[in-house]
Amino acid sequence: MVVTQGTRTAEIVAESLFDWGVEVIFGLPGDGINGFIEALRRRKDRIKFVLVRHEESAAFMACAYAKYTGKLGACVATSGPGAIHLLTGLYDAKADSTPVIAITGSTYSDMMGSHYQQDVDLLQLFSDVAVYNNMINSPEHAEMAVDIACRSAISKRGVSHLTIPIDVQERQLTGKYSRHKVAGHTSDVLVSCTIPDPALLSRAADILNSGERVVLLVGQGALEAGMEVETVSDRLGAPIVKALLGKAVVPDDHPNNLGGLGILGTAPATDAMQDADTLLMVGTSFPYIDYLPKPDRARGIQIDLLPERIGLRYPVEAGLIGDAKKTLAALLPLLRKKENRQFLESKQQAMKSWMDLLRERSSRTDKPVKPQVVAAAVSEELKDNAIISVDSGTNTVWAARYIQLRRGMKFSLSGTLASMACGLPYAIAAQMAYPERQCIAFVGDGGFSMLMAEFATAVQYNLPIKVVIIKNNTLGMIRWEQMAFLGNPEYGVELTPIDFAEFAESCGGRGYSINEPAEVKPIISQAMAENKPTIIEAYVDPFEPPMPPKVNMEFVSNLAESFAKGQPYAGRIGLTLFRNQVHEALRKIHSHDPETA
Ligand SMILES: Cc1cc2nc3c(=O)[nH]c(=O)nc-3n(C[C@H](O)[C@H](O)[C@H](O)COP(=O)(O)OP(=O)(O)OC[C@H]3O[C@@H](n4cnc5c(N)ncnc54)[C@H](O)[C@@H]3O)c2cc1C
Ligand SMILES: Cc1ncc(C[n+]2csc(CCOP(=O)(O)OP(=O)(O)O)c2C)c(N)n1
Ligand SMILES: [Mg+2]
Repeated sequence: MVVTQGTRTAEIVAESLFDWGVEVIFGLPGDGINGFIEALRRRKDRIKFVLVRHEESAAFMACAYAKYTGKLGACVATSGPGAIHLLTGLYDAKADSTPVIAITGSTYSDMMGSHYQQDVDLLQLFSDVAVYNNMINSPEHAEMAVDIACRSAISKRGVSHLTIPIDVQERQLTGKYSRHKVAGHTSDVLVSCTIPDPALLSRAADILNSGERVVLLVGQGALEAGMEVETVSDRLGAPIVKALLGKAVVPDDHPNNLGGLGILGTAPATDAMQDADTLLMVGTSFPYIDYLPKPDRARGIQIDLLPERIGLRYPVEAGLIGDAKKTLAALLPLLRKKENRQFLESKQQAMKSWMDLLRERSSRTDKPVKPQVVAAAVSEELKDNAIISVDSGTNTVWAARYIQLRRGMKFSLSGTLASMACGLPYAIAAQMAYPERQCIAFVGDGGFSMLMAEFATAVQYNLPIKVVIIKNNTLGMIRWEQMAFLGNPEYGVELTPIDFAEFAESCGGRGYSINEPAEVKPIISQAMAENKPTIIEAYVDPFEPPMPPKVNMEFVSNLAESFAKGQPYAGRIGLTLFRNQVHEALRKIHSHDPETA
């Protein structure tokens, strides 16, 4: 940008952000940031300001916008409480290595540290969440600070925070610099991207070529490398396992896909990890180490943009620093086609049987409706370009297993922070970025109600998002955790029901309720055709367990212990588990597959 004398700090910041490609900024104004809001008003044709109801949502939206578009996400809040509200969403971005810039106001520079209203030391507060954290002290300082902040957020894949005192926002550039400063000495250019060392590539290829049971574990860092992942998988006869944030890397119906890993994963993926002799991790920091091969069982190779992520979860013999797509493309010519397909084929067979099991579970006609029946019905209504945003809870499990992604779809959530309430703001950001695509939030009633006012934001901006609420009037995941992890009776997990359909209508959107199994498909189908923001609340069985891929004895004995200690709904829970067992036993009897029978 060319900065002329008299330009206000706030204007310089806004222009510089625009130069870095910021087109949308999510936030909420206040007297601590109004100078910057005015700069945005004057540029509303170039930078869209999206007004939220809670700053936490603004930060979630900035994070989701960055995840879904690959661009820099941006959010803004006023000094004190507004800035504090941003934190959860910013930690979400930090935890999922997502580039976001946060602009906040700070109190008048000559009142700082004087117990003045809304005077919070934001540099200290943001010091842990931010990869770059600075206060803009003058108009002469502004352009450089924004350049460094944006470059840092993108290159370090994290949060940059800039705070601007109220008076500084208004101050005009005089062109008087300190002794060594030269105007225009920074730029908005980012140089990318490292290519791994050829010697390391060939070492990795040797290991992969000599492996007999190679497994690929792919994560969100491989989202742009789906084709390369498929080609490598095919060449090496290696099944593909997906970390949750990488669910969209390859389509769920890809013949080599074994689905997710971890508590919401699949049995074939769990087994593949135990059977593997070679593990190739691409763009993933999958956290549940106990689901990976035992460290001495498989030879590890990892591709990641960030050097510090190499060897984080699994010992590796070759760590390839670089972009997943480019690195896999460089690796491919060195890989030999594996003639022996036995390992892959055995896992494909196991996956068929797993999918049969999921089909049985999702075609149940019990009342209350089983949550997975709702997820499967949503899956059937997905358009080719759908973007699905999920929340934290049992709803995460239903979405991960029963929503089948096809090529071109997107899927995300607050993965590593695993924060509730992200689903709705994520869907709003997705729809803002892609007005023509089908944008769905698949959420729990607890998570949704935390930031439900943002449904009005969707109405305000005519964003026809579809919010599917798994309504069990419970913090469902916690009920199961209290019982199955600790052997305790549930406590503090029941929620007063809210009529979310009526709420939707009162906000100016559309609302639907599902109470009967027969209503699931027709209502979801009808609701998905709405061109307004729409809520579909599905009252589901609050006792349906989010079962791990393989049930171990600890799960069963903890459950028994919680029953013995007085678990309030032990009878209903026991009956649900028993009925589920019966259904699955019947499926096996009716199946002609000797593997599953
Ligand atoms: C209730 C709940 C339950 C969950 N249960 C599970 C579960 O059972 N299983 C599961 O998998 N997850 C689960 N998660 C999510 C989990 O916590 C992690 O967030 C997720 O597994 C991480 O996915 P990832 O490895 O794709 O992403 P990340 O952990 O973000 O790793 C991505 C990696 O890719 C790198 N990278 C980024 N861009 C590139 C690029 N262009 N090229 C190369 N590398 C790049 C990054 O540096 C990073 O190391 C759950 C979440 C919730 C809310
Ligand atoms: C902000 C936040 N608070 C608490 C938690 C712990 N937690 C994880 S899942 C969950 C329950 C979610 O309930 P709900 O949204 O109703 O989903 P359900 O499990 O019932 O599907 C809780 C409290 C969290 N992840 N995030
Ligand atoms: Mg719930």
